[in-house]
Amino acid sequence: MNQKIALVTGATSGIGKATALLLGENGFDIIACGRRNDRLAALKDELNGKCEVYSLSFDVRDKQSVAREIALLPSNWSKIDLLINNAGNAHGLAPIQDGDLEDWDAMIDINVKGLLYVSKAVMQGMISRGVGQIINVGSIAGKEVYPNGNVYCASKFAVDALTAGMRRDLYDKGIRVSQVCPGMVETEFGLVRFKGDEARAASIYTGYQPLTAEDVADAICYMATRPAHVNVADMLLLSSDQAASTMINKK
Ligand code: NDP
Ligand code: 8X3
Repeated sequence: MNQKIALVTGATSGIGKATALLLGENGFDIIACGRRNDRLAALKDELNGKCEVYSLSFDVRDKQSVAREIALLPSNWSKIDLLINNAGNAHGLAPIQDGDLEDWDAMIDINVKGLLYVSKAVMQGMISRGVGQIINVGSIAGKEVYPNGNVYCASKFAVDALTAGMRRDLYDKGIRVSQVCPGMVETEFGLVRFKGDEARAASIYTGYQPLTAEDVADAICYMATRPAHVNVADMLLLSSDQAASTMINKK
C-alpha cells in the first residue's frame, strides 16, 4: 500500500471520480464511496496497478450506514489521512414558491447532513492521531445566490459555513480543513438537476468552455499535496468564460 489513505465520497462520477483517479496516481490509496456498485467496481479496475482501492457503498443520508461502514473498515484502511467530501447534487431549479419538498430534502440531506455524517465518522480517528486533512467540495453557489438556486445555494452556503467552522474547531488538533468552490463543471450534475432531461442538461454547458471534472480534481490534488504547514483554505475555481454565477460568456 502507499503511505496515505484518501476517502472520496461521490467517487462514482464527475468530480469525485476524477479526484479518486488523480489522487490514486499521486501517492494515495483510495477508499472510494458511492451508491452505484458497478461504477465502484469500474473505478477499482481503472486504478488497478496505480494504488490500492477499497470500495464502500452507502447513501450519505443514512447516518447509521455511514457510521457502520466507516467503523468497520479493516485496520489497514482505518487510518484515513484525507477526506474529500464531494458527494452531492442539485435537485431541481425552480422559484422558491414552486420548489419540490422532495428536492429540498435531498439537497439538505445529501449536501449538508451527509457531509456532516461522513466527517463525524472520519474526524474522530484524525483527532486521535493528531493529523488529517478534510477538503469539502463547495460551489460558487455557496458564495453567491442565483435566481431559482435557492435551496441548492443554501446547501452550499452551509458547506461554506461548515468548512469555516470545522477549520476553527480542528486546526489546533492537527487537521487542515478547506474547500474548493467550482463554477460550472461538465459532469452528470445537470442530468441529476434536471431529472434525466439530457437536452436541458447539455444546454447548460453549450456555447462556452466549462470546467472539466479533471480541472477540479487537479485543484483538489494540489491542495492535498501541499506541505503539512500549508492549508489552501478556500479556492474559487472558474472557467475563464465565467465571471459570476449568472455571468457566462456564451458565444
Ligand atoms: P455528479 O452527478 O457527476 O456526481 C455526484 C456524485 O455524488 C456521484 O458520485 C454520486 O454517487 C454521489 N452522490 C449523490 N447522492 C449521493 C448519496 N445520497 N449518497 C452517496 N453518494 C451520493 O456531479 P458532480 O461531480 O458535478 O458533483 C460533485 C460535487 O461537486 C457536488 O457536491 C456538487 O454540488 C459539486 N459541484 C458541482 C459543480 C458542477 O457544475 N458540476 C460545480 C460546483 C460544485 P452515487 O449516485 O453512485 O451515489
Ligand atoms: C454547481 C454550480 O452554478 O450550477 O454548484 O450552482 S451552479
